[in-house]
Amino acid sequence: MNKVALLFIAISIFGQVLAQNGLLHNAYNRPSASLNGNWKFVVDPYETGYRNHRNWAPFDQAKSTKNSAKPYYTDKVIKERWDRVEYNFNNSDEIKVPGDWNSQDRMLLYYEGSIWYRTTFDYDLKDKNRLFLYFGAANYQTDVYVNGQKAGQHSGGFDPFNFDITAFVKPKNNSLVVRVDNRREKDRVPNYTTDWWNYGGITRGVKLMEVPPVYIQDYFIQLDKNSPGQIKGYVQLRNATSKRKVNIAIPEAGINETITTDDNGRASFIFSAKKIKKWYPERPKLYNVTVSAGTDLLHDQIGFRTIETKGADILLNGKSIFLRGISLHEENPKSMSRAHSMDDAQMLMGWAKELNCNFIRLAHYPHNENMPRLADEMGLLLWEEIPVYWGIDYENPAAFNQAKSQLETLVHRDKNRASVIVWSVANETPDVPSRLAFLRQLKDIATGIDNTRFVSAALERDEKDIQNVVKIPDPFAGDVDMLSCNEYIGWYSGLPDKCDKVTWQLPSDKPFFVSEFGGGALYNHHGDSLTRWTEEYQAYLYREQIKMLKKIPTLRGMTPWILADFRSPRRNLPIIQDGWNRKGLISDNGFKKQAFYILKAFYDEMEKRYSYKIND
Ligand code: GCB
Repeated sequence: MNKVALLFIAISIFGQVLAQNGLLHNAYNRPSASLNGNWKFVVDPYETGYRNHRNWAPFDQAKSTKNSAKPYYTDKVIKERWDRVEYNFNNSDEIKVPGDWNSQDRMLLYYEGSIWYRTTFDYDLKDKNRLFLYFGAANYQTDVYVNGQKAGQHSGGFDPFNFDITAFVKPKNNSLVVRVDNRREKDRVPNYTTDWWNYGGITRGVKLMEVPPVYIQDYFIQLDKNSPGQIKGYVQLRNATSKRKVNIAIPEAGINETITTDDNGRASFIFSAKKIKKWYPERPKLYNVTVSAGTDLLHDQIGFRTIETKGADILLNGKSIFLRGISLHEENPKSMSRAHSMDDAQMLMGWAKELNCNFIRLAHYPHNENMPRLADEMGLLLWEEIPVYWGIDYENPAAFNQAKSQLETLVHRDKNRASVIVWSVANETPDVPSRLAFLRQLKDIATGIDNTRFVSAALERDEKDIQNVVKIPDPFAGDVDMLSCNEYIGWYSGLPDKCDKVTWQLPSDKPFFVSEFGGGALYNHHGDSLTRWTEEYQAYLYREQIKMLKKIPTLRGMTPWILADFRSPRRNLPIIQDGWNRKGLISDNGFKKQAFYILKAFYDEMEKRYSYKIND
């Protein structure tokens, strides 16, 4: 075994330990106290927060990771009027949490660096209970201090995390100071280049969650993949040192089971699911589920369905489906900001429904939890992804660890959502030697937590198209359950008429899925169909793409790029782009371009062709 492989294994084992310490499952429904609102902030491009001005030593990132590192910016109390303290949260400006900083202050539009946040709170914690501080996400590295003491650090821009702050909290006037740093770094995931805005800050909600001394850490409640007449899963308690009783109830399905954990707080179960109505996009049936152990009680809404492939077919509850999809970014184009609220989710998913979609690709990173929750309710299937995007430092264990922890957290968070059917481990990652081991490890991590869904990745096609034959030469194609690729024929590769000239050579035993195609158009910009950036060009491209893709016998779905125009610092063509990627079917103001209706007509046709009766 080579050194890189050994290193990955060592990191994997370490990661398991971290995962066990980790996230409270179903934080979405846990009773909580919100800390959202206006927080004070200090912009800190020179990292003054980590060294007062007498210390001229260069900022040492590694030091800040140590719990003992005492930052300068931690709510110093000024005792005497001659005390010199060169910051003051009380007199600083305010910023909204949740919210990216870029859209809240024009000066911060392109800012990449650190910002220090401060809020205060009171909390009356019941004796022996524990208090967790939960962040839906903050981009990218977050250092958290409660009453001047380090509560923890998290890396990863789109995944939730929580810290146990029981030891630091007091009944009144707690100071919570949070540093967020959104620099692009080589060992981060993603690293230097992305085609989206690097929104910084505490982008999702923050809350406090009180739990009893022994509490429900995690559970998995899904149909048994091999025997769908049964529900199979586990409940994991934390701090249980002896056997405990756990109850799982799904009253509407007549399920009320009490099971006993082992000495490590784990209880596995299988029980009959005969009375369960399956979850379908057309009938997104969700059940109220309760999980309780001692005084800890959690409510959830869970749908039950199976998903599998058979040859080239994708079977949902045994029925062949076509994924009428669209890609989208976690961005509200109208407010030019990261999307985070349920209103944002409703707007984006409402547009997808108007397009007659039954599937959404949440590109290119884990989106906020409102998305899978709403998809469960609205009947939209989902592809979820981690930002292993373009260039990643594959040989660097720190980068692997980042990808791994983001994937683990995503799979843990959403493993009970009926809507989610694909874990995507990468997007357009050029085939360099160290990458294959990296991606295979990620696949194993996803299936190790949840083996009921597909693993895929948006691969690249062969750019050369020798004699107009298109192939997907990527060796990772052999590892994925659904063969997915991005292709820009008619935009980056030839003109739309090229679609008619190429032949696809694909394996016959896997569903084929086009994870991206598209082209840019400025809304209301008109011309003939060969004038780039017009709605007519984009519409022509969609017509030709659809004609080409329809001829591929194994095609089972697509998520064209992209639902709405989105912000990107790489898109600088004046008048047309001005900082926007214009491949949206909907403009930044919410207006539909011509291509929207072309895709919708195709989806209407596919809906009819793949219709089925629901009788289970
Ligand atoms: C891609 C990327 C996507 C870009 C898109 C484009 O292949 O996956 O993130 O935004 O192309 O517009 O070029």
